[in-house]
Amino acid sequence: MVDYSLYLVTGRDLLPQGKDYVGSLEEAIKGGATIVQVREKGVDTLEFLEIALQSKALCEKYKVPLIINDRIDIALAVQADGVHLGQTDMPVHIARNLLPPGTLVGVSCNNIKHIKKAVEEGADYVGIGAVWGTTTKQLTSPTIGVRGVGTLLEALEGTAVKAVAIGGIKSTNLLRTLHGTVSSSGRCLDGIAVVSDVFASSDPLSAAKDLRDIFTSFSTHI
Ligand code: TZP
Ligand code: MG
Repeated sequence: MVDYSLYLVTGRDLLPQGKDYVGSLEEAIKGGATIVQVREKGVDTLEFLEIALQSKALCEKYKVPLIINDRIDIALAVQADGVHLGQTDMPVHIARNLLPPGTLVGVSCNNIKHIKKAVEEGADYVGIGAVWGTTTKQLTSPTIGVRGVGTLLEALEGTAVKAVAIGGIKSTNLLRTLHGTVSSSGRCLDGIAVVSDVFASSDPLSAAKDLRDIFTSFSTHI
């Protein structure tokens, strides 16, 4: 069973002075990241491959699944555990055909049409958002808020598709995010996806630990 609780998405460009990517990633995993997505924009293939290989070595060491954003070729090259696809990336069913059986496939969704399609196509999980405002990514559609996430979670009722929320999630708004996103039928998030709250931190271990602790206490009390 994949643990989506603290789904860490990488953000190398957000590292504060004095922090390096591998060091911060290792601290974040030690702090409690349960799954890691390598998300790289504007780098060439060789650089992406090198970052993916460094990440793979750490993920293997700590037995945490590694997901590659968008690039199926890189996922294959590093034998990643999964890929994460945006709405304009490779369609899920084609990605599945290209990847070894059992590879996780996740899709970004911000409306009900996206969710229905992801379910039909057999995605393993969806990333729902952006829930709150963020400066990490230039958003192409409005934030959907906690109620918006809850509505989309409702549409996953009766499916095996897991769900994480993304966008502006911090330890300071996490409890609000988790309570606010519970659907009217009681479906909760399986995890939260975070970039800046961990990668922009000078103490990624504590940042990840805070998020994980809040998520765990919510999950065990709800
Ligand atoms: N997709 C929707 S919002 C987002 C992505 C990749 C960025 C989230 O970053 P942060 O720093 O956790 O707000
Ligand atoms: Mg993409």
